[in-house]
Amino acid sequence: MEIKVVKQILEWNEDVSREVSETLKDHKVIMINVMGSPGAGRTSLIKRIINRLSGEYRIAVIEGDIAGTIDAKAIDEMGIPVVQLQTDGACHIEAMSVQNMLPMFDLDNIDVILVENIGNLVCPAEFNIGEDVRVSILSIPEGDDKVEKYPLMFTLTDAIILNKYDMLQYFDFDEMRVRRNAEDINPDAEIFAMSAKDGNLENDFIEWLKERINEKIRG
Ligand SMILES: Nc1nc2c(ncn2[C@@H]2O[C@H](COP(=O)(O)OP(=O)(O)OP(=O)(O)O)[C@@H](O)[C@H]2O)c(=O)[nH]1
Ligand SMILES: [Mg+2]
Ligand SMILES: [Zn+2]
Repeated sequence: MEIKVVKQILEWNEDVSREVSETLKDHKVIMINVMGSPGAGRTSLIKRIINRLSGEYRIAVIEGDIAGTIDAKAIDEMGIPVVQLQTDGACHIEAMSVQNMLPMFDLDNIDVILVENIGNLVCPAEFNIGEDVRVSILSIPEGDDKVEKYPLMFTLTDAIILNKYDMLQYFDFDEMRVRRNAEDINPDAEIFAMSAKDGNLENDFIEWLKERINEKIRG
């Protein structure tokens, strides 16, 4: 199927994110903002969530990328409604773009919108896009110092996924260091070790996510 593409217009944010949030509330849709470095496993996590939860909830996806439609095509092939946002170089998604994209979805027949933010450990965290839940991925090969070096991404988030956990044995990665650092800056965040690609260790995260979803769409 032809992938719908939207170009990002940069415009300042705060009121717009509130409007997005109101629209989602009116339609009882929960939006989940998935953030992390390039290649950390955002698309893999989104596909995993779809595999696990599309029988229970009506899921749609916003794919953010600087260019191209690779990730959106992968989601489209799963039969999930998806719109590709192309930021033309910008390194994060802004609320204005989400607001422009919402009319492209049938919000009355959607429960969950998963947003794949731009691959970047820095500024996506600075921009509220009207989301209900933030998930920040740190994959094992990136190193165990990333919470200290990129604190905002792991401070302003609800869940930290230690992805590619199957790679732990190949890297000098001190999991306790990461957990301690995360606890220091964000004691409320849940931390889940996982292999998103193959679906190992995902159950706790899926249960946690279902609680958030149910609170919003049934509450
Ligand atoms: N070993 C291992 N590989 C993984 C895991 N999750 C993702 N990968 C691989 O890591 C690479 C990047 O995964 P993606 O899901 O495309 O990551 P992304 O964050 O969406 O990447 P971009 O959108 O390209 O920035 C792919 O080759 C995946 O197969 C995992 O849990 N374990
Ligand atoms: Mg991706
Ligand atoms: Zn940016």
